[in-house]
Amino acid sequence: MYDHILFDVADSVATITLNRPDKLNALTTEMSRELVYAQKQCARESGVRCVVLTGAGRAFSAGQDLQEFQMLEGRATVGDHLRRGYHRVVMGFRQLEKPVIGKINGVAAGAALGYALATDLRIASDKASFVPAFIRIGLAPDSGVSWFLQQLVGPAKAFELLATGVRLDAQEALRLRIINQVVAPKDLDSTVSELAQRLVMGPTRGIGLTKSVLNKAAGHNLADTLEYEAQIQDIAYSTTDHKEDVAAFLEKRPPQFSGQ
Ligand code: T3D
Repeated sequence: MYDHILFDVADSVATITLNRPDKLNALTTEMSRELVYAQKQCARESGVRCVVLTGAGRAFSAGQDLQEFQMLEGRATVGDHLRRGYHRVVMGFRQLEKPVIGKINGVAAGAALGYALATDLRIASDKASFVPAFIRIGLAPDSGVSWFLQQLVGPAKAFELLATGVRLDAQEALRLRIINQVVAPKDLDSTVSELAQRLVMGPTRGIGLTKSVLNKAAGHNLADTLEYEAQIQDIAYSTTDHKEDVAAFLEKRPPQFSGQ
């Protein structure tokens, strides 16, 4: 079913691997289609309680496959290509009401930087790097990179990064709060796996609703956000996990979350 990605579920964690290692996992139209399909699978399956996005081989992804990009000329506008592929993938990760960890194993460039930034938590190997490559080929940012970067580092730094296309190493990305943690390459799998298991053991619906509130708050004023929080809290209050957590607290025992 999947040619350009790998999809695997184990211990309630779905791992999506961008899988064109001989092309630094450069992104294709087919890969976007498969990513959207995998996201729907993650949303649908109650047994999936955390998602990990990573790349095969030495790269996370080099962004749009530039060979494919050349072939697109005359077939679709670039805007339509973005709308049909990249926008759906980025929104898919943001709207998935389950935690998504970016396991950044190597370089993340161009639109793939957008994919990395669309995850909820980013753990990078110290071999990883971050390249807002658009300007290097004379393009403006897309795939949400302008929005995410501005939120993370502020407008002046975002402009500097996007206008120069500078390659950031993992330590600098951590300093700028673009990522959550940097680890030695040998520790990347175990660090992400431990974090994923911690999230899997948590109240998955509450975590998903938290993500939803943060998404909303990013684009709204305080009054609108307060109202949205109140609506979301009604939903969170009705979950089995909320009731279990309160009961466990009162009974002085650890909670057992079902994710419902
Ligand atoms: O509608 C739309 O689709 C528009 C959307 C655009 C969104 C974008 O993503 S625009 C940005 C596209 N990406 C780039 O411009 C990045 C180009 N690549 C690089 O700048 C560098 O390769 C990297 C910084 C990512 C990594 O550098 P390095 O030194 O680690 O590797 P390398 O030696 O440059 O590349 C290794 C191979 O991968 C090489 O092929 P070869 O010589 O071994 O046969 C290189 O050509 C290939 N490669 C790297 N990036 C791409 C690629 N092939 C196709 N597409 C790529 N993006």
